[in-house]
Amino acid sequence: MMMKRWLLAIAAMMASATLAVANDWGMGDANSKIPPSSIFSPVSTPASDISTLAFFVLAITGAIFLIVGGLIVYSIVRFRARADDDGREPPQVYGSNPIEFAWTTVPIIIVFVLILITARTIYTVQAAARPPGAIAVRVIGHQWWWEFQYPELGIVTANELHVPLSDPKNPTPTFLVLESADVAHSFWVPRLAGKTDVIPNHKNTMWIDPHQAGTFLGQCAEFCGTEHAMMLLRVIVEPRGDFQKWAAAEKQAPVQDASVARGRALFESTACVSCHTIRGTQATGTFGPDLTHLMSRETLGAGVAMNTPEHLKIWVHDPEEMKPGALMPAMNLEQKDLDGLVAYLATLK
Ligand code: HEC
Ligand SMILES: [Cu+2]
Repeated sequence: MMMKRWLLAIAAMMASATLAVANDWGMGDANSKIPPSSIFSPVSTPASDISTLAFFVLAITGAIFLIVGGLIVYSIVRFRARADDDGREPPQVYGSNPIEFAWTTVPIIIVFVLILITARTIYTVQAAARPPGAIAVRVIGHQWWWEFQYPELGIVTANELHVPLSDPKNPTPTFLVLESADVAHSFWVPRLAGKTDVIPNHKNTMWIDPHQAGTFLGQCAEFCGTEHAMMLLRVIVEPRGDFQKWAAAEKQAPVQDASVARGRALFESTACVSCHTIRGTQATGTFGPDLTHLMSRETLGAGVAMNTPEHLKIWVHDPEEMKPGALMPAMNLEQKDLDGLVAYLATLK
């Protein structure tokens, strides 16, 4: 009886978990078209250097494991207690110079090789010079979204980092300076580079030079509060020409569409302006993402939802529905105002 109640409770939990997953606001579909963000398929120098080093260390330590483990198994089997043992201690070997010498020097040599190759990898990853043509990005971690500023290009965006494809013969890497607006975060795009901590009042740096165009998924890798698991990011790697086209479009002031003037007036007279920036309007807040070119982004809320007008409506009405704990309050607008406001947001190409 008791057992049956437990089983029913577990079945109910599983059913509700499936329902929760079923409404992923289109993200499952979209992300399933992107190859998994696996550390085993690096496409950028820092990631492939780290991967090569990791496999080298694994090969050496794996060989040591097999030799030591094999000897232990051999000894256990070969020298096990037998019925016809005479009970005497086997011969003991003390102070054999050749043996002492071997088991001191061999491990020292192995550790020394590991130190050298590790130091070399750390050096090539950290001390890389910035070639002309490199892109500079300032990354700011916020609870729970990413701000990306391109100081040299005059662009500010969020959650989706655009970088040019880097040809190994004529590299155009992207150099990132990482800072935090609040607590510790960690910037991680497994196929492009190792994790880098994002620390308040401290600047860390890293760089990437992706050799393959496409979208690469990443995430915050340091617990940073309620919505840490929903602090996702994507890096969009494009051929140089496409990157420049994107950058030029982001630099433009947003188009002024007269048909949505009411929505715009509403935006400018609501608390939205104290947290969001839309260039060319009253809105200059910096607590939330820059919305100047909101519709140029694929996702909303750091990867919780595909960026569609329907999802925008749900988000602006109450972000809790998509991202419980998000630091944007429910604006509880009337349906008519919400429609007007979202119609305006949808013009921010
Ligand atoms: C108290 C500050 C605050 C106010 C007021 C506010 N927002 Fe936000 N907004 C945020 C924060 C913070 C985020 C990021 C949330 C996250 O992803 O965790 C956000 C995210 C958004 C996003 C998603 C952006 C993206 O690229 O993911 C939209 C759209 C948005 N807000 C629109 C609005 C509108 C419209 C209003 C006014 C009706 C408004 N916000 C009022 C703080 C605010
Ligand atoms: Cu975080």
